[in-house]
Amino acid sequence: MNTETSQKLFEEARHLMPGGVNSPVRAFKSVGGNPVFMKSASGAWLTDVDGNRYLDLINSWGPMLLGHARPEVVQAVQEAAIHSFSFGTPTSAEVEMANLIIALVPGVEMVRMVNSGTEATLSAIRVARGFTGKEKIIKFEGCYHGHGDSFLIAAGSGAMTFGVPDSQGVTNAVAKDTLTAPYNDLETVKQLLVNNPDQVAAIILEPVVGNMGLVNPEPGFLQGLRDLCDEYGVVLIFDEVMTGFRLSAAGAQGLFGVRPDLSTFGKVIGGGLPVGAYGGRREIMEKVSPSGPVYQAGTLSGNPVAMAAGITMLKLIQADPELYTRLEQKSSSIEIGISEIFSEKGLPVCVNRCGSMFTVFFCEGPVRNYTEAKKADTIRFAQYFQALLSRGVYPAPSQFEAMFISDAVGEKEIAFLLEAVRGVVKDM
Ligand code: KE4
Repeated sequence: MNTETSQKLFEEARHLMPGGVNSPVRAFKSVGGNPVFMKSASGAWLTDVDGNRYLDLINSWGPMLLGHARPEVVQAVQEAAIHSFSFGTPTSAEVEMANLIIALVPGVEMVRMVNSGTEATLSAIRVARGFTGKEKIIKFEGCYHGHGDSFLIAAGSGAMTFGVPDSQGVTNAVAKDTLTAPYNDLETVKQLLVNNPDQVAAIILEPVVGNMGLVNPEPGFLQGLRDLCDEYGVVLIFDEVMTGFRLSAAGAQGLFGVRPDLSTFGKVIGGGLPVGAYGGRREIMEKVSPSGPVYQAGTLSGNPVAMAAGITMLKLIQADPELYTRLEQKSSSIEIGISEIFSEKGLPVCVNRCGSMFTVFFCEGPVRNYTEAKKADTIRFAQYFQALLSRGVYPAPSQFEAMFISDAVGEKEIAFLLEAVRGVVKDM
């Protein structure tokens, strides 16, 4: 595959931006080689600057649920853009967006738009601290909630990929207020609550984890956290930046029937434009400025062009009750196909999936938490990644990330993917 132009661009980029990228996981650090630069995408297919085409399995890390350049979304953005991109004033689009989120996610009674998942999560813990008057938070090893200081403790995603779960620059003063527990371990959470009486403001988690690779909640785990939060007066925050509107129209909370006090959103909610949101119980959200004493603000929050993309995405979701059934069927075919290929070869892998999110861990299963995920053979994963890339499939460039299937994937794409995996595994 000729990737000459990408190489030249990366050579230049490396002197201009840290690692040549604007987000670490794009740099291929854990899989070797240099990143390819994309020029365009349509439906399920990416085209790089050298004209190579790839079946897209990251979909911008989740946003492109309906495939790239979905005509209705493109048109909505074009129509909004001609009226200027941002006013810094209230607009009707923000009212429409808030109504859509509240209609789709029963646990959300009031919502605030921001510009990224990171802004959503750091705002959510601030309002949880303001609402409870308590300072500590509990997060789970391997969960990633964006790059806010409080979360870069035993974080997942890029932090886990580089084996530096604790980031430099995070002060001890901040770190001491973040307690961590293994995912799926209710007993440790209870111990933390008992050992820190009246000090824990919030428990925040990915209700289905994408950022240590895909890890599902064990039966009873989410409800167990709900019960502990009720018992100890702790705000339960579901970080649905990745799972929101992807696992169901009401995210993971809709799928598992457990209602958090606050939810955070991103990715799908902007359809690829910079949008985040946080929301939940009215009595908590009314603490947020200017109605309450918890300050949070943003110049471009709720800007009309991003809202046009997000509103169109959510309306397309709302109007298509079969969407998640189709995604489940396509993703299940892919999971079964990939598992069969590895099993025929006798290669030990653990394929974890929830809806249209999945990960192939290069280790024996089960993978239920950070410790078990870390057993995965990242060298073998890197070989698998590079071999797939050379066959025109673009998976996440890290063992500790999820793959995402878009609704633009059809029989042809599934056949192409399984053929590529078969070819790769044959040579392993
Ligand atoms: P952003 O600030 O990147 O919009 O969202 C942060 C975030 C928060 N919560 C969850 C559950 C997330 O998955 C994310 C971001 N996810 C990563 C993918 N692992 C984004 C990719 C990247 O960092 O470039």
